[in-house]
Amino acid sequence: HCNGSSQSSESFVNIPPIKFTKLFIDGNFVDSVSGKTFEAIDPRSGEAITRVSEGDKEDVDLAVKAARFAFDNGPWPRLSGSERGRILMKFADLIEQNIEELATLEAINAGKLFSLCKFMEVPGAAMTLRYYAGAADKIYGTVLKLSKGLQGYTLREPIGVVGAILPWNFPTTMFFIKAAPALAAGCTMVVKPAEQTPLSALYYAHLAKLAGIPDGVLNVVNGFGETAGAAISSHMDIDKVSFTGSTEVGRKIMMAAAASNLKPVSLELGGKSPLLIFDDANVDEAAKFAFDGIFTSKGEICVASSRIYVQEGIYDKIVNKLIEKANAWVVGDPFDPQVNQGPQTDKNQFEKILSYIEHGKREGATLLTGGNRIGQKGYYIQPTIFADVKEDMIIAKEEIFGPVMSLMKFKTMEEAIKRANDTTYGLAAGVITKDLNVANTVSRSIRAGVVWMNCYLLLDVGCPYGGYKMSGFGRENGMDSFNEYLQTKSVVTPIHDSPW
Ligand code: TXE
Repeated sequence: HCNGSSQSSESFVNIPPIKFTKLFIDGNFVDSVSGKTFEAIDPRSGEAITRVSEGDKEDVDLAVKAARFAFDNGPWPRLSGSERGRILMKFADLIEQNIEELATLEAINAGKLFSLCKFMEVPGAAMTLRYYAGAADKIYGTVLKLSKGLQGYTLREPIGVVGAILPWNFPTTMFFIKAAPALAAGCTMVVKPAEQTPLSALYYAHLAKLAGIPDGVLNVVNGFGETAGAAISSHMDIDKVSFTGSTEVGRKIMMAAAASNLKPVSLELGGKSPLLIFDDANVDEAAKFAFDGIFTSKGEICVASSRIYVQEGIYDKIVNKLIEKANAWVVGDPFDPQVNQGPQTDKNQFEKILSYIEHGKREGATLLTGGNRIGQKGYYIQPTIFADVKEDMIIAKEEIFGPVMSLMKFKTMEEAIKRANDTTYGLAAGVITKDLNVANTVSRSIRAGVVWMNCYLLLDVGCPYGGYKMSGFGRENGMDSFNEYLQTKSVVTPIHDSPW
């Protein structure tokens, strides 16, 4: 294998039979009301893996009814935090016992590297569950000493029925980044996975039931955005929507929430994140952060380092290193341990990325390497690097969400900060320098939800992240995210004839 070679058709593992393809409502796998199904696609070949039930408004209604009943009458929000925590810990154990199969599902349905799923994404789900399981018995309010003759306290209560609408780029991570804090808080849920990646969520629903999560607490309704997704965002009986996806759909969800029951929403949207490399950086390290920041997981990462700003003194060295890395980067079957990059998840996205690459060529950016699809089958794209990119080019402005890097040269820190901020997005940023003052100044000056200093892409369940500007609002991970699923009730009582 090498960059430019076609993907291997060899099979590296035995693909187990797909066990779960129906909707998961009120603790049971059921057909959709319409009986309709749709294809789950393997992006390695573009061929169908299986068909899954297609939920629509009627199915969302049934799922919400179950979740509503479980919230209003069921045990889940009424359990002690430690009892909920124990069940979530068991859920985490069951995930670990099924890692191979879960990682396989992600590799065949999302084209993700099997090894990354096995050693990072799926274990990360268990870690996320344990983090919030540990928080479930530490929910407390404050005591309020109010005006004379009044006292009060606050209760932290679960927000209610949560609708979660997921993207396809990290089906496992996105499921748990929302489900773990919501369930730990005592909420009940209706989850709609992305239509491109419907399989793993059903497996998680099955494990949730085995772990002892009561029926109706966690429902999974696969289906399309304009039908099942829209039914969630406009539902009168859903108390909160948590969404990750495109800015365009985020806007629609907020409008639907406003037009229905004014449910609060949190939105984690796209990005066009800058990484600033200064002259004093170590070339090998800086090139590695820049390269991995955009090419990890085929560039389908919301916080990807899609704009690389390099100071003029180190520019040529960084460029040479990046080209060297691209030449050694192996694109192919995600089960092959030699492979660095699998196929893009989805045909539409694959075509969108190729059309951005054509835009880049037409707009006059210099194509240093890559620029084409690989092979005739499956959604494989060469790691692509453009140099001499200008801020007004489409490839510098819009989120490509693929293995395409844009390189830009700068002279001064002030200039780099200004250009880095010249975007409607604000999800992430990075700065590579040995100068602490520069690192601190840059990190405070860039308007983004996370700034990596002398590293990139290091996400951790304990570290909240989310958007500034049109990258959305609300935070995921950390205790900030727990608070997204809790609300505060004040309880006030008079103290009669009190001198205090
Ligand atoms: O996203 P959509 P798409 C960005 C990335 C990508 C682009 C488009 O740039 O190229 O978005 O991807 C559901 N009401 N990100 O088209 O459509 C849909 O079914 C309610 C960045 O896949 O936003 C799916 O479950 N829901 C991002 C989810 O929204 C609707 C990750 C996301 O799909 C809906 C993914 C509607 N009207 C894409 N329409 C990130 N932040 O990481 C669609 N959906």
